[in-house]
Amino acid sequence: KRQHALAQEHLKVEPVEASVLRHVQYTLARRHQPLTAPDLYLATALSVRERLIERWTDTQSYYTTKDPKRVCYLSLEYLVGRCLQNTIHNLGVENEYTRGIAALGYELEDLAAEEHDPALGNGGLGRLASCFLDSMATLNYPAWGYGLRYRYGMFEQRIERGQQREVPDYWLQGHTNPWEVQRLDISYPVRFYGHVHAVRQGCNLRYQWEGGEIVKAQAFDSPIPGYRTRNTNTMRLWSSCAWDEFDLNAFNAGQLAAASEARVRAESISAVLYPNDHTDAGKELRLKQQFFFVSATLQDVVRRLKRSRRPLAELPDKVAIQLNDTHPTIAIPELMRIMLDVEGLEWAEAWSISTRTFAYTNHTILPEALERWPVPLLERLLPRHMQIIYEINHRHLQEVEARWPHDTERLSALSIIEESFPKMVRMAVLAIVGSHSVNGVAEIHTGLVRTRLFPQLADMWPERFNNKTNGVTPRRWLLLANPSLAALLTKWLGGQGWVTDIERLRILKAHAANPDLQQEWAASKRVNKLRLADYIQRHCGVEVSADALFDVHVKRIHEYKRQLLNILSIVHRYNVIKAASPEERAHMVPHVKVFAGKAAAGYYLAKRVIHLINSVAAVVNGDPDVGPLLKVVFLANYNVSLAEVIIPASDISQHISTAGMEASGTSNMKFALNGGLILGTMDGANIEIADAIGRHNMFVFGAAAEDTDGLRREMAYQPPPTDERLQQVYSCIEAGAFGPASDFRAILDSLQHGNDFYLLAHDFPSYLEAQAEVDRVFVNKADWIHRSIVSASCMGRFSSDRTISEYAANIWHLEAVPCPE
Ligand code: 26W
Repeated sequence: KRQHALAQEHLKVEPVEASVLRHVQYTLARRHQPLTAPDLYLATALSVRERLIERWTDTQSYYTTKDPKRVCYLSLEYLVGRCLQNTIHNLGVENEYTRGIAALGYELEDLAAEEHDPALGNGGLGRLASCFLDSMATLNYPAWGYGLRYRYGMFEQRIERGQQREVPDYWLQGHTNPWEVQRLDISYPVRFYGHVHAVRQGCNLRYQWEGGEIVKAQAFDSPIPGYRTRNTNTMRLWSSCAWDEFDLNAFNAGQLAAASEARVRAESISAVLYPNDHTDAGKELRLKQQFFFVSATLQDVVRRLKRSRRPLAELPDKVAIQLNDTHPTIAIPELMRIMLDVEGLEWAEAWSISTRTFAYTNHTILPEALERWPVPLLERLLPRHMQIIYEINHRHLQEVEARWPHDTERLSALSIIEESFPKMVRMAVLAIVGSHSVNGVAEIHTGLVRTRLFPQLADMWPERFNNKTNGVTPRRWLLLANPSLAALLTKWLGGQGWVTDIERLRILKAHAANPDLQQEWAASKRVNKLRLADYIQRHCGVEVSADALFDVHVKRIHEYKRQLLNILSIVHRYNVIKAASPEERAHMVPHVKVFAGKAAAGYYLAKRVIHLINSVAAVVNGDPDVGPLLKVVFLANYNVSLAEVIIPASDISQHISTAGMEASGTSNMKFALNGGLILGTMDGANIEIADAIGRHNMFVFGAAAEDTDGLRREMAYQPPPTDERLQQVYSCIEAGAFGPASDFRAILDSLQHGNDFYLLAHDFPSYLEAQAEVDRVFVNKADWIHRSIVSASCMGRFSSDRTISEYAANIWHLEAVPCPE
């Protein structure tokens, strides 16, 4: 206690400058060198970290005394974003640090930009996991995020000659990561391969998994601070290394190569993030990653339970485990194995414990993204787990047979094993059978999960299926990313309460027509547009005007997200401008079209789309005849920190997936929260956003989800004539207006000879109409700002605080445990 008080006292009296300089001099050992920004960033981070660690250790020991129920969020991806400013804001020390750093001759914002943005995720799913961690800490829930500490994150995207080149992201090199602590005292062995050995115990058979190879899982912990609360949770990422140090005998025998091979094999498990969203690569190393992370996590969970002297029977009362997509689903047979083979429980009890502990979130209905693992691979890599999966399936199908006798069609639809060659394990079915809750991430998505993806499972357990519409954290996506709007809100809402109670924004709705508010609102948007314009100038060398309409389309490049539809409409706009008279041009709204996003390295068509966007950009931006009426830019290497610059600056953002294909989308929420209007299809969370802000405040177009199947059938039967404007766009590309047509042959073929699976041609006319409507509204500044204020003020529902409260109340049955100050 006394030590604690002394430390408190010490922190109180040590001003920021002194603490930062102490780290420069003694931690970084740079006593005689001039101050540089990278050094100062690190020293500042280390200084902030001391305060963070205090809260963190207090929270953890408070949780240990209280021993409440906890949630473990299992995710193979986290897109954390930079930490320095987030930590400073959540701790409430921004004034101190802003002043302290200024006294040292620097701006906090500039130092913050020195931090490498860790990209341990692909896109929406990973960023959602990080928003959830922020909300769980802010709402004082005892929560753990578990994941993998990849040495190489998402590749860095460079654009060369208009095309994507992937560069490895060795994010830890040349940096000390001040936001993690290596826990040398926390590591577990993880087994692969080997064989199953049966031993007779009385009249029962007990199974033992033996042999094979053992890899070490080493814990790295990052504190996750809540906003203005003492609660600081843990994100624990596992790193793989060899279990034994070099075998000296092997050394002496000159078998160095063999010894180091084992080490390299072990280290390869957590080496690299699979940079693929929405395609299941089915690679052995990926399965190894999944099991490695799951096995270490479950050992950690069971160890904690035992330390608090509780029997495994109490697991569901003490721990909720949320599976972020099917990626960690192997946890279900692994927990069963631990209970059956290690703890000696009987099947029925073990199964009851397991299903009451696990819950599963589905993030996609695209068939190519649904994970399936070949039975022979599982048999080799995890032989005992394959046995257990067979047993789970056997009992499951017996239940089906009892309820629907002789219904073979239903049996095969409900089976965890797909009877193909080779046989496959359907991980989503395993996840649903082994969980007490299955949720989708937006209303429409949950509906499709029920009716299209797993109708027979929903039939069997209707009560198991539920919706949890996604949300985003207002801390990072408003307070941090948009300081000018944040200041406005604090002023107009009389304090910072909105940061944790975003519903308060609704008060502004009544003032949407207030000219003072409108003027401040527009000024804030302009600040953000100037910041983005500056970024564009520095990175693309293109000058854009903040008076133009900023029209943004940023997300992973995928056919279903239809960046192609956007760029084709831009070619059309270009054609219209070229054909227009000076009078007509005088009435046109100038547009800046902003694209960003990565294509999976092996996704050929997506990479052609990037090439097309850049080729159109080169022609349009270089055409003096077009001038400021149209600019097109592709910003390289989209990531969390770039999103923080882009999102607050949008007038319009596009969320134009083919209806029924985007599970939710979360950037749509971020844009609307920042006062951007949405041009979108009736898909994912767009539908709920339209409900919340009023459909007339959104620019909606395109086919509805329930019509897509019928449309595809109709079009296959009788292909409709192509829209003339679209035909003209094809002709331009064919004629080489944007470089050799051969560069875009695959795209043109997919458009002209495909069956319009993504309904691009079908939606094209209504898309242009919606764009024309955007232009009509944009010229009426007051109307535009009014819509912007109304839509932002109605976004309260889309805070991840709301989402997490729902998970906690309805799935996890968790209570908040506020740590005393
Ligand atoms: C096996 C390869 C793989 C990897 C990642 C398949 C699928 C995925 C994810 C499910 C892709 C993903 O990020 N899905 C997105 O999840 C977001 C959060 O729920 C949703 O908002 C997006 O609509 C959904 O595409």
